[in-house]
Amino acid sequence: MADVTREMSSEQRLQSYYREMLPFALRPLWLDYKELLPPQPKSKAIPYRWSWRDIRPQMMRAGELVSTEEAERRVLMLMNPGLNGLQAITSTLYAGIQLVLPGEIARAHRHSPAALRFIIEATGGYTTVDGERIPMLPGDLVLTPNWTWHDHGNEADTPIIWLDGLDIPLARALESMFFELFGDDAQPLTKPSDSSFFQYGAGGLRPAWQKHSASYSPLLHYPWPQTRATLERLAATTAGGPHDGVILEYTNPVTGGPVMPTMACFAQVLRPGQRTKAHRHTSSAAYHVVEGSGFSMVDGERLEWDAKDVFAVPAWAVHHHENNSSQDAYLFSFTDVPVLAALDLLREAPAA
Ligand code: GTQ
Repeated sequence: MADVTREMSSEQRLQSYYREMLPFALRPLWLDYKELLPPQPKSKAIPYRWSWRDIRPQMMRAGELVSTEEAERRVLMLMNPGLNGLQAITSTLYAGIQLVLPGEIARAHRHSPAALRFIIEATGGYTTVDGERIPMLPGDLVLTPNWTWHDHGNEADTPIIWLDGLDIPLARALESMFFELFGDDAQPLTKPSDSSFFQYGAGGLRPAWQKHSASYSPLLHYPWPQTRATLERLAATTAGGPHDGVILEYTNPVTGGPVMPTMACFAQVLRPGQRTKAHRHTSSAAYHVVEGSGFSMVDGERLEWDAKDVFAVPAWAVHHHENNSSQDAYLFSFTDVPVLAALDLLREAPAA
């Protein structure tokens, strides 16, 4: 038999070699090297702003069309347009807007992804977390850490709407997703209402007889009034850091670290006319405008934001924030900082 390879060009020989190894599930690294190891991150997620003006009517429409029972959770997910239908606001973070109407219950369940709620509109309503009822008012942060039972209810006469933040894309990428229904709609109340706040919420004090060994914060409720007052007080005397101004991290009061192992939460204030210095970091973030208006430049995109809007800052996107209004602007944000830090992948740099 003639040796066909001798008549082939070297390019043809290579192509036939590549085809030859396909059935063995092998592929040469040199074909993919640049894709596999680019010099720096380029997120598929894009800078994007969701306007409350668009979100709210769509959310209320869901209230007319779908019950909490049918939906499990009546949520409109914030889909980053760069991520091809992945249920994610950045590549690692999930965000949604959830509505619970007066008298409704979103039944008790638990899952391995950790969740946080930042309340947008409410006059009453609660989340019960592992037997403890936590009241929800506008601006409050409520945690439902990994595998904690939680059900949401609304006993007020107005809708409750909040921002959900979860580490779902991360948990999916790590193929560590678990989900379980409690059985009954509401779990029994086994602890005093808001007891995590009464035990750990005073700031600098904790019950000395308690041993809290969980990986998440024992404080599950961070009411807005004290967060806002602290920001306001600080902003009166300092401009804060160069890149984020006066910004506070919500902490685990036992460790001083992030509230949960996968997500960190922040609140910041931008004074009228304040413009932060541009920087970038490998962590990504979802922002929610609590009060005020302004804009952020994110990888050259101008994201104009107003009260209750949500916007995404992808990993390694150069960004700065600017308050071009005459009122203070308050931003809430959550990020994947703890994950990157734990894995030695957290990098931060001023704008190039
Ligand atoms: O409230 O438990 O946005 O399980 C997505 C999944 C909210 C919740 C979401 C959930 C929840």
